[in-house]
Amino acid sequence: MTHLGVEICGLKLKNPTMLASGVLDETGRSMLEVACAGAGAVVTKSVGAQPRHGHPSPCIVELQDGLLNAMGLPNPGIDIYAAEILEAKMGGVPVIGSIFGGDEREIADLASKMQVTGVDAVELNLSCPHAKGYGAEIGSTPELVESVCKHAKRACSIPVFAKLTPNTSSISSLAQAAERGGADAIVAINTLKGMAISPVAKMPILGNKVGGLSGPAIRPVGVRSVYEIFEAVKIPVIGVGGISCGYDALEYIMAGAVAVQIGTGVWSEGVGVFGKVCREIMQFMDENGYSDISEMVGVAHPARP
Ligand code: RRO
Repeated sequence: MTHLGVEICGLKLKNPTMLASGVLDETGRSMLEVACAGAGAVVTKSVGAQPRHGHPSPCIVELQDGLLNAMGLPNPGIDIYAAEILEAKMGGVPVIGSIFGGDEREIADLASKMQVTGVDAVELNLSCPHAKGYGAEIGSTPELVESVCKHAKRACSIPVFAKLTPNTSSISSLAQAAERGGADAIVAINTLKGMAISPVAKMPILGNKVGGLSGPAIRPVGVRSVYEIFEAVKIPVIGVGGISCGYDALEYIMAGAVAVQIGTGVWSEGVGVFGKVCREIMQFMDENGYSDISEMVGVAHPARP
């Protein structure tokens, strides 16, 4: 019998797939739909202290091999988000609350408020590539990453995940800083900073000009990031970026991820992507003599002494 269940920082997932922050996760109803479709866990859209409209449109450019987005952290604010969590929890899978803030105090306050909503863990968005004062602007220096994680940990008693940016020369240094700050797990990666220009309009297409690239094109960057982080820290790593089939997920797992998140893959394949990825992983396990998913985590690395 193949076993797809995983445990991450005490959270029990029936399979290693999670809904990534940013797709189909603004409302409780859509997260419930994703849970019912087979995801092992769901992550909310990133929520801040105050309501935000986000960046001016156009906010999304569809590319051949992915998406470029500059949504700009649109959200209703933490104070009215609790109702969405309640509905999402009806799906019976762990719900992880993603938060963003401009400094340690704001992030600590959000972590505490997010815990009160009933989420099972908090994910710190230290990596949105196009939000002034937030995301990667907070998450690009190891000192600040360590300090933010420390404050978030002090403010809540549930696991804290740090979602890191690939727009850096050393993502493993950021991961080590998060680990020093007490983060319970690393999520890698967020989108890659990019731009698309319309030759007809002679200007950048996105309202914000700059956005984040996601989808199949970024998978090699995500896999390499997870591979490096796995060798640099002891805490679990969750892989995200360009996953839409079992083989994509297996790349991340063999690089060292204990679970994977799917975002743009939901946009391209629909909510059936979770079941499809799980079926394909199980088929691979059957064909290759694996009975437990944990046996494959990190096998692409040379054996550790
Ligand atoms: O809302 C966004 O524009 C956004 C976020 Br919070 C993020 O973390 N990553 C991204 O590509 N877009």
